[in-house]
Amino acid sequence: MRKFCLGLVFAVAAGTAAAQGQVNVICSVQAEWCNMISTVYARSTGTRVNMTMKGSGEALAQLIAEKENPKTDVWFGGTGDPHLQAAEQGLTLEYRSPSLPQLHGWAQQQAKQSNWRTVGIYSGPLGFGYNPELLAKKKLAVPRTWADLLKPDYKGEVQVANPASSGTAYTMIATLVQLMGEDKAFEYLKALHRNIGAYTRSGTAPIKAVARGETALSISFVHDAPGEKMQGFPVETVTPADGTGAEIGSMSIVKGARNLEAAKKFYEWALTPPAQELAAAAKSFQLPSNKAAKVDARVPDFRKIRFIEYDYAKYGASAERRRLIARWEKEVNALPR
Ligand code: S7P
Repeated sequence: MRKFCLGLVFAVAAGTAAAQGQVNVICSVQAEWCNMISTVYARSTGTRVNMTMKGSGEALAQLIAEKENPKTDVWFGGTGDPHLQAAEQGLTLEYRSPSLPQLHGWAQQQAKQSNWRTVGIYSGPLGFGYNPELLAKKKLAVPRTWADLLKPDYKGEVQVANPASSGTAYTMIATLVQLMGEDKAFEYLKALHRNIGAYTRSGTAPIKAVARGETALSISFVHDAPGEKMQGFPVETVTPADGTGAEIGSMSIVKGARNLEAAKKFYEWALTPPAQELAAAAKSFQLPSNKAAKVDARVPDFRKIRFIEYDYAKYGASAERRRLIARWEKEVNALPR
């Protein structure tokens, strides 16, 4: 059925293609989703999509580096905090999409608090990934709360990304600070450091390592697990019973974009239900921001998760992000493990 639907998307797309210039996109979601949108969009519009894949932290670094001479037109996906920082630093363009009313409140709120320089395209909860086979082999229990992750039994078994390069890991720090208060959160991070086997560069690497049995546990977005499971890997997720945060995956048009009209057309297309439904077709299971987009059964059920009131404006501010990451480098990452 999935093959048939995809075939239909490509067939319809191919029928309407005509040469329509190009658009340069940094794509911060999983490679299969990036490739899917690039192929479908190019075939349906005739526009060449020049796509570079980078995690959210690295994408922001690239936009900063390109500031005087932007080579990117659209930044698609990635955690919302760096998109807000890009907005604050004047790296992205103010643009009010006519489609905004079709989006969930959280996606519109993301646009509003950036002064219309970004928009929410999906959301997803932070949680723990685990390899049930490895846990059983090592006679370890599934962690259910943030406190559980500190158990000495898990020494060397937890992977999370490095917050200096990863929006996912920064979401973890911001979540813990909001959940526990800042000093307690840093005490927690220091204790967690003892159980960390590796800090990865990218936020999606830890769940892949769990799925492949390289480590038992990860701190990850839980929507990244079903795609691994569909490839036959043993991986499950849980969201902490004491509360967690969620990302608002975002999209922005770069200020000074060389292909501005093409950028706006791509941006509008990416907000439509058919474009957003391509995520699940590419084994990505975030919650789409368009209210009319179909929600795949494998998308985490937000009603069953205990969320904190995440302050996206505060923790998306550049100064706050820099300060928290610097504190993490000094007080946590500098410690021996
Ligand atoms: O597509 C999976 C996903 O988890 O990756 C995005 C993001 O690029 C992760 O970037 P970092 O490497 O900077 O953590 C998330 O927005 C998305 O849900």
